[in-house]
Amino acid sequence: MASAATASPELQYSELVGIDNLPIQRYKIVSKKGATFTLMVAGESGLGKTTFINTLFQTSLKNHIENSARHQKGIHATVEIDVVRAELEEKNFKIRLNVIDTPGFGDNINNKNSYQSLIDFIDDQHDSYMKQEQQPSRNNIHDLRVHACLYFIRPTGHSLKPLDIECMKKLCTRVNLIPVIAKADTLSPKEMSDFKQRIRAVIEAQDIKIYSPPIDLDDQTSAEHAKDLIQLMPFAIIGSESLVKNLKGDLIIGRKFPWGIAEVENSSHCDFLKLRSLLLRTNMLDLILSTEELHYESYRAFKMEEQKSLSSNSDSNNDSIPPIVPTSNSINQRLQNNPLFRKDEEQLKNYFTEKVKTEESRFRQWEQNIVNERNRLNKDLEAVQQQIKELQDQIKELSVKKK
Ligand SMILES: Nc1nc2c(ncn2[C@@H]2O[C@H](COP(=O)(O)OP(=O)(O)OP(=O)(O)O)[C@@H](O)[C@H]2O)c(=O)[nH]1
Ligand SMILES: [Mg+2]
Repeated sequence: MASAATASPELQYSELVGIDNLPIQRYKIVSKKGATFTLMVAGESGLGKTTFINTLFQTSLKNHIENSARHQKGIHATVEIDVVRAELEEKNFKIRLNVIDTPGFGDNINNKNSYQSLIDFIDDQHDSYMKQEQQPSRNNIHDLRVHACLYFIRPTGHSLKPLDIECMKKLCTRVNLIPVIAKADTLSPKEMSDFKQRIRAVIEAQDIKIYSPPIDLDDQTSAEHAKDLIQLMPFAIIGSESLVKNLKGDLIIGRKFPWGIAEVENSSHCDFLKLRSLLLRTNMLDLILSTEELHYESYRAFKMEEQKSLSSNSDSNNDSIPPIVPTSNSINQRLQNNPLFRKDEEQLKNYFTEKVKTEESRFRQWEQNIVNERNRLNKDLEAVQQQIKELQDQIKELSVKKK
């Protein structure tokens, strides 16, 4: 730099720090460690959650899961929470990917709490991470905190159901919630855009916080991209586990109908490509960081607060004497001048006085009881002695008569 020769030594030094390299340094640190990304699918049964996972795997993780396991899945309803793991590596960047398939709900007459197991699962992962973090060794933390939850909405063309609203409200306080309209091939483009609009209105009216990609004002292209994604929400998706031939004779992922083919990877048919890129490319890091900084932090703060109030309650109920802190003279001095300590000392003295009083009265009562018992026994003894005396007299009388 031309001005560097005339600049002050401090300035020259500061120019060498290389602040502009920080993003690259961060990238290097992250890429060395790799990342763990956990995605959950949730929603009513039969909406294509398992099929979606397999669609995502077909396109992105094809070499990482067994085909047999993949084919079994779509046929059967999911009956329990199931974790599918895979490892992705691209340009030395490793991602450990966990996809959590969940059983659909909404089949029962009373569906209240039917989604509770999902909420518990998310909370349990935060809890488990928090406990592992508090251990002395934190090298092998098993992290299954959910970074994004895709919530599947039935393509009714009307609006959100009360069960969807209830469930989404619970989920959005714990996880990055991304609503998706399932089976987008069953709605016409007009029906789809009206449906999206109605869902967005309900989400806003019900104050459901859905994930919103951050808009980077310094980067025009990424800001435009983020705005596009926000406008597309809720994403319309098509899932398919099979390849079909299109009009050109190419094999593509899609669903074949008498009226034509619904293509999964065609942006004029559905938003699958945009959603996949949000999850696995453009917004993965943001989903991970916002989970850490927002959802995990608020869970942690809530738990800490809960523990604090529990321990302060048990302290106030505790009948045992508070521990006396061993102190050196200087500490003693400091503590004695401390109003807090004086208050504690006062409390301790009162506690002792009360305790001594109670013990004394207990002793007095005990003493009285002993005296009463002694008197009773003495009386009994007197009565027995009297009886003996009378019997001896009778014996004497009888022996005199006998003579
Ligand atoms: N038309 C259409 N059908 C789909 C789509 N995705 C999945 N299906 C079909 O919907 C049915 C249910 O799919 P699943 O993936 O098992 O649904 P699920 O949500 O996992 O169901 P549960 O595990 O019971 O909650 C299957 O017959 C799929 O082939 C889609 O995008 N469009
Ligand atoms: Mg399923």
